[in-house]
Amino acid sequence: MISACIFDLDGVIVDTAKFHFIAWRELAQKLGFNFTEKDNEKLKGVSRMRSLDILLEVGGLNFDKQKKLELATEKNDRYVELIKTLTPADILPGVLDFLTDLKTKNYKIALGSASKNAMTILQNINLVDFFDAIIDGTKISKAKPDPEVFLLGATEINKKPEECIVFEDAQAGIEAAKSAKMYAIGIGKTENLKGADIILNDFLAQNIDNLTKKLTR
Ligand code: B16
Ligand code: MG
Repeated sequence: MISACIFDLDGVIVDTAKFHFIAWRELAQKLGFNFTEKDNEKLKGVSRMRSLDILLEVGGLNFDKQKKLELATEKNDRYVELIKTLTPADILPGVLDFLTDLKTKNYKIALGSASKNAMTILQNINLVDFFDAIIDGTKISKAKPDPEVFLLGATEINKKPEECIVFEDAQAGIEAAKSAKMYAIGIGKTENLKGADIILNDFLAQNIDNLTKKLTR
């Protein structure tokens, strides 16, 4: 029986991709090349260091490990500045009602995000208290599409994989959920969510009873 939901953060609960984009684009400009919104799509759900590698590939550049760490830190400092502006008004449409519905019905709720800034973001949008477990980039060693982040989430809330639904906006996240043997609901465009059990535009007018019925019929 489905009794838990595990949420990705960026792109599912709040749109921080725009801030990642600003910070990465500024870094690219400093390094002397252009980084477009289309390029930024490739970074969704991907870890910070892998994101830097993809960005450097776009610019045709390569650096040693030390320099890469400096560049990633520089980008992150700028990103941290930008996410200071987040408030509860930035929670994506329908999310708060959906989480409230889950709480009322005693579902367990976990976060499964690649971001090392997840806690700061949840604090700024005032959602920390909704979560029974918070698994983020500081707790995992393997990035999505590895299932580690979601399996750890399920363990912390004492649920089996088949009792969990994962909500994800990135292809790597859908793959991670499926290889964890969980249900996967994609949020966004079909082309970026291959293999999802259901795809939604957003959480508006959604409720857990209808979704579980669709997943288990
Ligand atoms: P940070 P998610 C991911 O979060 C983002 O989608 C991805 O663009 C970012 O590179 C990654 O977190 C790491 O973020 O630099 O803050 O540690 O979608 O898994 O919630
Ligand atoms: Mg995401």
